Amino acid sequence: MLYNLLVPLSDYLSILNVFRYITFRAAYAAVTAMIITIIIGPYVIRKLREMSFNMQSKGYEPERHKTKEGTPTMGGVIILGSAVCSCLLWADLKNPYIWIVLFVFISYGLLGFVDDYKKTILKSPDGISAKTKFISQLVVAVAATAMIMQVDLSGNATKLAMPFFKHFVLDLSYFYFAFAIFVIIGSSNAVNLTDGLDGLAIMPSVIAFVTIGLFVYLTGHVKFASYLQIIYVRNVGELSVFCGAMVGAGLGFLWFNAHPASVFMGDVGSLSIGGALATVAVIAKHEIVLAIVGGVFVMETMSVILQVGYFKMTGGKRLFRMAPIHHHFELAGWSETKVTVRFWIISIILALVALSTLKLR
Ligand code: 57M
Repeated sequence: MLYNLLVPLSDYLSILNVFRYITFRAAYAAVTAMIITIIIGPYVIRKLREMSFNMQSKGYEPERHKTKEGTPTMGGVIILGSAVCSCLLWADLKNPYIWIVLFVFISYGLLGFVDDYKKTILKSPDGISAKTKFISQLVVAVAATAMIMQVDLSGNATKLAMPFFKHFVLDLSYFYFAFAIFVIIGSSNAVNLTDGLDGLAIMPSVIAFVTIGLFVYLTGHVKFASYLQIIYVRNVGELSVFCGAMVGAGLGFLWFNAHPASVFMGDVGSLSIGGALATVAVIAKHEIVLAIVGGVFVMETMSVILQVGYFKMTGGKRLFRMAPIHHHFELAGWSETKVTVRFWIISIILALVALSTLKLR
């Protein structure tokens, strides 16, 4: 909004030219979102506690988790509120990509909200049925992918860039539509599965948004894109402002979600963060980079698939002590913070590997 209001005035007051710079606006979007989060955090957490949006133990988690009973959930509303406000303040509101990402972010947030509401207030332990949840996710992902195809008329929209290869780009044609939907829904659910220990989902999300935000900036810059030989996507750079807002909101949330957590993000946070992250990656043509930088989310999801598959194949044997894999390490005796911090370390290493793909071609 500030961009749309102030840049036209820069002819009269040259200092306002600073609002033209995406890097400036992305940095301040992060600062703004973080400040909003820190300010509203204690109030929202108190309200969630009063309204008893509390986590009830399901009774079959690692013993340690019983102590977490009563911790308010749905803290994702803090992330959603602060990131959306900050993005609306700092981004160019005429950029269609900003609206597509906000559409997925808010829609998945609403879906998660209803799920959390059913689990906590209505005391229906399983929340929304898996089928309804999947269909809702599908409808949003289909709409978002259709909008992306409408906006990106460069001829690159159906292409899949291969990191580490200079000239190898796979044109998936019609299959790209299904692929993009798979990435958006998969990422949303993967972040949700990861969100089982204090700080475990939010920090890898922040790391992913920093990395993807940088990729997005380079992708939307004609000269950098051509120098690095990555696909150039016109106007996509603006999404770094959204990524900046997510980084600030995520770090602000971590302030309260750090062990021992005062609040959990709930599905309202996990589904929306995962969906938005993937939508940014799809628009910027960095889907495989997302799989690298979001390797922790991929690993958590794979552990569940393998555990369930192995269980069925062997008629009841388990590959891990418990899936998703963070529970396996907890049951192996690692402390909660040890598991979390080690997963953060893996995320940072994976972000560096993702960044290296810019040069290793
Ligand atoms: C939600 N929810 C957390 C909190 C958070 C198919 C199967 C693998 C599905 C999976 C599942 O239900 N996953 C999705 C996981 C829960 O956290 C809430 O949920 C929100 C995220 N959606 O924001 O509101 C608990 O996690 C802990 N927590 C923290 N700190 C945080 O910052 O400590 C969360 C956030 C919270 C709190 O204790 O109550 C969760 O873990 O339930 N199911 C599972 O993950 C189950 N795994 C399982 O059954 N494995 C089987 C098979 C099916 C693969 C096996 O290994 O044999 C686990 N669920 C629970 N306990 N509750 C098993 C252990």
